[in-house]
Amino acid sequence: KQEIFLKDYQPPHFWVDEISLCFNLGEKGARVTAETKFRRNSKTDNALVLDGGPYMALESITVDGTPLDERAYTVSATALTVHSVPDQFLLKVVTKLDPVNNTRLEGLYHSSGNFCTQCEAQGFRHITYYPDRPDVLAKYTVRIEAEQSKFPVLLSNGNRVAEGSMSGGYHYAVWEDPYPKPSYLFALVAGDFACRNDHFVTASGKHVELNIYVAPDDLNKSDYAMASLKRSMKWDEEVFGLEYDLDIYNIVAVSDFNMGAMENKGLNVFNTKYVLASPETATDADFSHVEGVIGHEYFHNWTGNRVTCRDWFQLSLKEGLTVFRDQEFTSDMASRSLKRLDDVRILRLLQFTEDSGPLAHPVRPEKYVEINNFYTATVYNKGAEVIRMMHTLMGAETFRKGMDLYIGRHDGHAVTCEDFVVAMEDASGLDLKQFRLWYSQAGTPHLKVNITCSHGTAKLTIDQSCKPTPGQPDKKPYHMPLLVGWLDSAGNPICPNIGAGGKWLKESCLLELKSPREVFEFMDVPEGAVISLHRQFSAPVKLDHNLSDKELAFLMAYDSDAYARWEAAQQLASRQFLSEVNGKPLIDGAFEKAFHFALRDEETDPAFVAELLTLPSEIDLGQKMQTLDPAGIHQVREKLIKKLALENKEYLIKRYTKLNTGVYSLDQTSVAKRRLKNILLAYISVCPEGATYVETQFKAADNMTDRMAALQLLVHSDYENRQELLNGFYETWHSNALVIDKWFSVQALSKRSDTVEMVLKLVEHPSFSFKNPNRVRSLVSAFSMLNQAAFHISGGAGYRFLAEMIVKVDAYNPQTAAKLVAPLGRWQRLNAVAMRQMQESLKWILNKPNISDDVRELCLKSIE
Ligand code: B3K
Ligand code: ZN
Repeated sequence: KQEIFLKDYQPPHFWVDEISLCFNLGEKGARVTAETKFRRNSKTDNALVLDGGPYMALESITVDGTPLDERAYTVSATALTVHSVPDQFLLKVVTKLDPVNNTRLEGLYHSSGNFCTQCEAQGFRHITYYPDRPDVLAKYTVRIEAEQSKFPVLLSNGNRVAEGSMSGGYHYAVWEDPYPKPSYLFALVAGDFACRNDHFVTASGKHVELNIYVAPDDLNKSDYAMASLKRSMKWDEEVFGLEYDLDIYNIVAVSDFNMGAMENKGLNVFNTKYVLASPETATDADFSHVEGVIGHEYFHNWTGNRVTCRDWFQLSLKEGLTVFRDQEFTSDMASRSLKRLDDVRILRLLQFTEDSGPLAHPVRPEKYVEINNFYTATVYNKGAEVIRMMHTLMGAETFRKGMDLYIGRHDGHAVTCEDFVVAMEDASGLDLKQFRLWYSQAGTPHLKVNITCSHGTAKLTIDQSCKPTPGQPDKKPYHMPLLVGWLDSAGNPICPNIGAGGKWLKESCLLELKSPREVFEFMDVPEGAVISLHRQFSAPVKLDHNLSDKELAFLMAYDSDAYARWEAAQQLASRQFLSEVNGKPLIDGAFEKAFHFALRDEETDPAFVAELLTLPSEIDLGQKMQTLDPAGIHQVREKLIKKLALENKEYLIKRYTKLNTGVYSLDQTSVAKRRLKNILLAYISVCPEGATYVETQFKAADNMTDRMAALQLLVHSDYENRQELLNGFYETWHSNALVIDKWFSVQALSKRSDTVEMVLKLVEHPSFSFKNPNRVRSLVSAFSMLNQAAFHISGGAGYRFLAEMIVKVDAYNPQTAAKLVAPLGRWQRLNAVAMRQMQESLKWILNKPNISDDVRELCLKSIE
């Protein structure tokens, strides 16, 4: 497959005004009749070239009612070319598909007895021949015909305009979507579902019918999704003035899905993971993800659907912006500061790793082989950070003006990231010329901050740099906001004078960085004051500074900015680790004192205390090392956990016992208490009496958060009852797929030294499946992406396992297989032996016959 370049973009030769589709669905196959009205977009006499995949059969083709002679067109594995067509015409194409055997889960497929579609990015070309590109917007009319008893529910985009019965036990429904859309937003569902029905009245008084379709047994787990949908609709009206635009909003949950969910116009298709939730089966984190993803897909209705992308290089136009919007939504619904910590953690875990390895690419990539490989943490999460920086630079009010301008200008059109930035510039008057580098340069910038103080003047010298990434050896300096603050010696916020170049916004001062070196001066800084840097994580960068342990401990105790306070704790802990990993003995460091203090803090939100007490993960610590030593990190981290636990045992047990009361509730306060309680339990679990506490909680738990927390600790342990309780959990929940996914994950995440053997056995377990993406991810991704020590176990068994899984999954589902590749490309900082083993695993995959383009593209890049 060929590389496609952004610089080669050309508008389409033909527009489509309308398309009318008829689906006749049966388990033996589906017949699709597409009638498309084309209109030439240029004075040229170009042939009509339509995209079309290799998995469908062309049954017939006519132009304006006349069947085409065989010499009038050519069909290849990727396209249908009609050599000569008029300037305007109606093309009728009939294709035959095989949805039951479609394990790729792209295009039209069958899952748990139901039909559904997934078209983004290029799945529509597996349904019919069509200009399958986002800049061709058309009005869709869709007729669905299927057996009434098996497929009582027939859905597509827009509004239902007709339905009725047909002969032979069939029935039909006709759907019309009044809003022109690209083919990637097309969707169809036919099946047997239970429906949770509700409604929403928009700000302007419009009545919208809301439906969530799930498997009949799951209806009682769909109420949280519905409530989340209504909250999303209200929030988008209040914060962005954006109302829903159709009379009906449908969500369908399916259990075989390549990603989280899909924002098809008026008919979202969701992975069950992001719809179904009840206290018995879902953790507090699961509930929050349901709300976030429901919001995300809903917000796409404006940022993605009404204003869409010109081409796939602009993917972050809709994804970065929509992630930013869902982050803001969650911040407003729950705790803004905790949400920020979650988002920073995810960014560092997924995006910083991506940006420092062979798969690094800009937020707006310049080329791709397989576009599905670009639905990455860079496009999504770094893309959201780029939007957030504009928000920080101009402030919420101006940002809102920019959004209004963007939507007003581009509603109904397919546009570019550049169009978004121009709207923001026009609304704010800011010059974002240099800021645009965030879209075109890959890599994580590095800030080095040096603070010196003399006679009440604090001087900040900030150097920025960015390492080379593939194809980009030299980087230009970025324009970014850096929020900083000051605390006086008692820990109170102060706002010392800043000369030119800084602006106080309440308690934080906005500094704009543009040059490789910037110097700022604060005047009249009182004796003993401490600076708080990178507040709110105002730019997606790595930041080093010359603050002392004592200053970090002070910030950890008093900083009013949650991110900076938490980061101080993380840095303090990291310093202690790294000195030990590098061979220096574990001294009674400042972190232990700070830990002692934080543990006894009963004023601060318990959820935030839990964050302060959570040590940096092994992966976080690994990112701070020149040469990565997974085993060493693991060992030292466990040692420190044990030390902290034993030193504080009595207080840990006391506070745990106090928190472990009260009835289950999903309100913020209860969620926060559970979070802290389960962190405390993790420390208690390594003490001699740990087994009793963990087993008691596991058995007594009336909710999945507490049960899973205990189960994870059991799985790490060598408690006597370990295997018995793990088996019991399986027996209890074996019929609930999402819970069994967790059962696979906890084992993949085990800290024990026999984890690789355990994981190898789990692949043979009757409940494991290579065909179900959730199951694959729950075992394989959890192991290879999150369990650093086990994946890198010496001997290379972890790498060989992953390679084998990639090849097995690829035979069914290339998109899901490709998502597993990245960890094999992270060999750069490992020792020579491990490095060679990883590269051999990549070669082994590349030497397999029939490997997909998806997997090949990533393996080739990873090996370089
Ligand atoms: N837009 C979809 C992702 C499609 C992925 C295609 N490989 C979900 C989302 O971001 O909302
Ligand atoms: Zn999205």
